Amino acid sequence: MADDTTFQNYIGGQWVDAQSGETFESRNPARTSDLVGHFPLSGGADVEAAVAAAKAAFETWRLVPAPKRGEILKRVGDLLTERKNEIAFEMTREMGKPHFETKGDVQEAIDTAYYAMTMGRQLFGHTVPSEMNNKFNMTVRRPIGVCGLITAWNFPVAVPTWKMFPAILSGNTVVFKPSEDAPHSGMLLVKVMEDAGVPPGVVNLVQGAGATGQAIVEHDDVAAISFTGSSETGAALAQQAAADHKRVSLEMGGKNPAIVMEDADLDLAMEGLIWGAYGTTGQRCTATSRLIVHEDVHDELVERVIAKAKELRLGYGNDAGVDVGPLINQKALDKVAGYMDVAREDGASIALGGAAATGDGLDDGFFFQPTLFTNVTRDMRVAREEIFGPVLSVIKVSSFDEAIDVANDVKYGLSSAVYTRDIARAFQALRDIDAGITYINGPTIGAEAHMSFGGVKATGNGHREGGWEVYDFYTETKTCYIDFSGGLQRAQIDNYDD
Ligand code: UN1
Repeated sequence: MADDTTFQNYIGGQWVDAQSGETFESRNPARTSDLVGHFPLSGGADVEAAVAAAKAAFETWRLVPAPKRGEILKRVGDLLTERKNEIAFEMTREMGKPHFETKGDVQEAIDTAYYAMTMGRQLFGHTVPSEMNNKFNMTVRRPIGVCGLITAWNFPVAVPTWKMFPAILSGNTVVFKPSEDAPHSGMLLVKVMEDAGVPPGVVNLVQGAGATGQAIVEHDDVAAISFTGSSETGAALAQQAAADHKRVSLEMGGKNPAIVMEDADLDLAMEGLIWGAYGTTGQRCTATSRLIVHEDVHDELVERVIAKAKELRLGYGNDAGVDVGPLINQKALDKVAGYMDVAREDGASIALGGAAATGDGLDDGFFFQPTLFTNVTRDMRVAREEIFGPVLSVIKVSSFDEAIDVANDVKYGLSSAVYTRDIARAFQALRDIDAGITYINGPTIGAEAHMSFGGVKATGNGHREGGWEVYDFYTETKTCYIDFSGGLQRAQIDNYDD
């Protein structure tokens, strides 16, 4: 590190500045006077160097046996465990969610590391009978090459590891660009990789903004891109990558519904709604942003949610007792605040919150009051658009079929939840809700590392992160035929007499 507040890129095992010498700042969103650091604003030349380092390292890394690559990931997991608290502290300082949440973020990375370690001994192919005698058929997995990883700031350690760990376990090398809103967190992760003994060039870090990501996407030697962020950026990226024949995995927005039926445990539902809607200040792609509630329990549930939400303590997440942190930046604050006017104009009622939170040590941060809209109908913008803030829109319904219909009536399809005691409704929800994830009697957030994660419609493009499914993205299948007959055997011809 150059000094306490100036940080560098990591390319080919060396910590280096951007070639232009340009930098950008990262600040604490709860206390903007607190400077986290200066980071390199990387351009095409830096991306070029990082991709070249990754390409060179690929030639040796791909030949390291996968179980050995897994052992390195075990060390990564161990080191993350040792540094869990200090990394979480720095993450909270940089992106605002409370310390208990950033510890969970690091834990998710630890789980992903250990899961990847086990996958080192499970990168299965298939063996299948040949249609001919004396011939053997099988598939093997091969790595793809250099993978570009472009991530968001809200899970600044966990989400990069969802990509990085399966990528390198599979024998790929990576160029990682963290969000410009969480560069320090991304850097701390890469430092763990270095200290755990990941060989030079296998993981390369380039800090920067949109143009940096663009340079990665456009680079001819990058074989695959994995992106977490907005649906708009993802769509543009997919177009570019399609023209270049690159493999792309996209994890994008959500407008996740929680359905609460009249037979539900309302306390359980209330707790799930508080956590799902206001946890992480609503800044998760899985956040609960629509409550679709049966009319018989609407008033009682709304009342309970409001009462509980009023108890939430806003503040700097490294202070004890803080439940909810700030939004990430001024732009996010303006966007969320703008939706208050949208709600009013569309005829919704602001039953809770509705404004920036100030006073009590909140004035130097991007705080917004937990907010709840009632009298929302499915056609309103606040029922359809991703707000990415502590805002819950409540839509009243009169049947379960209507609830599912409303749930599906948005362009997104990431997560969903249903609160009911009726097992038939639970299974109907699993079958009928258009989403990549459905929780029964739990909030829309809380994915586990060994389960596949991703969404349908405008949320994704068919790939999954997490679970074993992510290994399908980071490997190519090769089909192998081994003929030991000693003669020419023509498939489809020599094995038929007619
Ligand atoms: C995201 O918001 O991009 O399931 C990821 C969850 C978290 C991951 C969220 N484990 O809410």
